[in-house]
Amino acid sequence: MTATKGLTTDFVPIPLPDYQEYDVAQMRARAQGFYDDIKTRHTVRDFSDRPVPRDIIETCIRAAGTAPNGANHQPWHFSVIGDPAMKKQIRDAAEEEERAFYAGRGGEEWLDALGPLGTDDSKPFLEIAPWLICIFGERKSTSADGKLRKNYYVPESVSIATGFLIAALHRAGLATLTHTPSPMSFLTDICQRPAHNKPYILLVTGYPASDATIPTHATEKKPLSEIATFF
Ligand code: IYR
Repeated sequence: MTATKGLTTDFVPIPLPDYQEYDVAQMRARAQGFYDDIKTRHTVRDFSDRPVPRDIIETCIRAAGTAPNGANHQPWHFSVIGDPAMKKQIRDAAEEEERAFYAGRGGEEWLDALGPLGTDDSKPFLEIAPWLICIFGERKSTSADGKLRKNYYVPESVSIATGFLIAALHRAGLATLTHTPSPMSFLTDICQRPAHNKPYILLVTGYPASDATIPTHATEKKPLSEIATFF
């Protein structure tokens, strides 16, 4: 037990077998294996309406909930929408924002950048895909003693958790789309979240449609030499 300014801190050894050391050959093979799997993930915009069991989504969200985050306040909330009426409500609100965005609100440079992706204001996947996961960052959250306390590094924490979630869904065999209608504050109301919850991403997930395509542009990944510098 360590005492810091009147606060007590407990420590336990890393629970076994949570940390596992591998020999260098195994490390290399495992690193390569993860890369080989994650590089097969593609953002999909054409979804099938085939149902996906809820427990699979629950397990993937549990995985997201293990992400590193500010002060371990776990400043996130996942609103999971399978209800068709709510999906329609979200589609209607998102398309209203997107119509304004694509009609000019995005600005010429942004709209030009989206050209190679071929996106537009029509978002049928918001009704077709079996699950929409609205990911909120909680600027404040209730602690064990019932008090509302401030959270830290909320965007960073939520982004890392979202990365975990996308990887978990991919590993389960599900496709995702990180959809970001702008502005997306309508999601706080529709998902009945408190005002201190800010929506970050609407993650659409399910099976890809059998004839789903992806833009060629999205398959072009920068080489390591462009994304990393070693000193
Ligand atoms: N939110 C819009 C526009 C959009 C913006 C970016 I940056 C993208 O990578 C893709 C789309 C839409 O969803 O269409």
